[in-house]
Amino acid sequence: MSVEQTLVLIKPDGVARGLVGEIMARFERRGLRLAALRLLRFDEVLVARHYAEHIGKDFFPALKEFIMSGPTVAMVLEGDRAIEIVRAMMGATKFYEAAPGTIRGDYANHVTRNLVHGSDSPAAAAREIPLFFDRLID
Ligand code: IDP
Ligand code: MG
Repeated sequence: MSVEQTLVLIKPDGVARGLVGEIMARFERRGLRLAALRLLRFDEVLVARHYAEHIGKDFFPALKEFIMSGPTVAMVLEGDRAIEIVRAMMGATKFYEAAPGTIRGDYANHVTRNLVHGSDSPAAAAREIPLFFDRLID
């Protein structure tokens, strides 16, 4: 077994809608270990770093306005194949493609406001985690 870490965000819509406990409970029940946790608000520098790959795309201005609109919960989850498990539990990016039973498939109804972020590869996780946490509990 290879223990993997992934960065998970509950975006401002999830916090505003009171879905933090519901979303975290799903990951906990799946057996993912919580390795770090904080509440923060994105500023321009963090948006540019975290979403660097999306700068210049047509949806970036809307994404930036949304992600800065309120507090976000950031966490590091750990476990065997944690990156793939979280992505599967999140559901497809677009709410209308997200399968029922996934977080987005059960709660999202907007392309930008889609509740959660999860690193999409080991390289992305390694890049993203230090943007939010300078040390993890071990
Ligand atoms: P992901 O969050 O499923 O990894 P990405 O393609 O990395 O999806 O996009 C990052 C975020 O940007 C999405 O979660 C969503 O909030 C927003 N986004 C992505 N594609 C679109 C789009 O076509 N229109 C509006 N917002 C989008
Ligand atoms: Mg992504």
